[in-house]
Amino acid sequence: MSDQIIYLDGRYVTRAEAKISVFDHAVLYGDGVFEGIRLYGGNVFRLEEHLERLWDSAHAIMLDIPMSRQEMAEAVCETCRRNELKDGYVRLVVTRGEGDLGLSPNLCPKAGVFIIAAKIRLYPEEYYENGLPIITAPTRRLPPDAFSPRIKSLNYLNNIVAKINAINGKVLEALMLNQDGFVVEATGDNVFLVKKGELITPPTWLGPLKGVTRDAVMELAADEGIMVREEPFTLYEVYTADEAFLTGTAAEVIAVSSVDGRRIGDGKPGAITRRLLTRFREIVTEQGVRI
Ligand code: PXG
Repeated sequence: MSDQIIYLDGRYVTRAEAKISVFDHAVLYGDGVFEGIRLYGGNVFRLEEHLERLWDSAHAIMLDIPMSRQEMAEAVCETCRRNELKDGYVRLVVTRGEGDLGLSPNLCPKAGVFIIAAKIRLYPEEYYENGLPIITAPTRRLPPDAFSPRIKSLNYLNNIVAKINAINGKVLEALMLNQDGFVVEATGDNVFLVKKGELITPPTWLGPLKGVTRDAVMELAADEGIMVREEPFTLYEVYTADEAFLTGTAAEVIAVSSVDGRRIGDGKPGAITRRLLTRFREIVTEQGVRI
């Protein structure tokens, strides 16, 4: 997309002009936060929730976002409009800004903001029909007392190394465990199990990102009269689940067909997973902020 328009620090610029400094601490130290948001039929899905998480992430690392939430919401919509995008993906990034070398954020007087609106490639459709084989990554999820994985920061190397493990294992996704062997999430998705008609997902205190899609699926399940339990579980519960699926802005709801070579259920997307995916694809067109 050579004629793509990017929001950059209050201006709308071409892709070629959309450059940030090598002295931005986002580049030097991964110092910053981001959001990934979806646009469906001209509606931004759960924009308020994404902005709330962005502001919470920024607050946790003492990063002042140099605009109001209302201005940010407007910039997201305007970036979509300028790109004539109706269905796509919005990447919202707040960087610590430009500053001299050194870890101190005080070296950076003003945070940077950029917004990219683009198309996103989901997993190939065949995986939504047949389920996704995944593995467990040997890489443990960062413990919340080292750096809270609930902060959606520009430091994604913990997840990227796990993704490399997945790719090396010839699959597209990997589960990440915490130091006690409890399942936390996948590299860029939350995880759910179905057991005896109930949903189970790791509680947020264990460290998974509080996914916007996770929240939406929990609401949908409640509407459908499906009980949802937020409880820690191990790989044994995963291997013996009736169904398993992942949720995320990019992935939506995708069934897991096997984990570490163990077939999940009958190895095909289960009835509850399929129902939740159908309902999810309905609500994304019904809800959202009109650009
Ligand atoms: N866990 C992690 C670690 C994530 O990064 C999720 C769960 C799901 O959260 P949401 O709010 O999306 O339901 C994420 C989300 C990308 C990309 O560009 C990454 C995410 C979302 C969208 C795009 O790789 N991560």
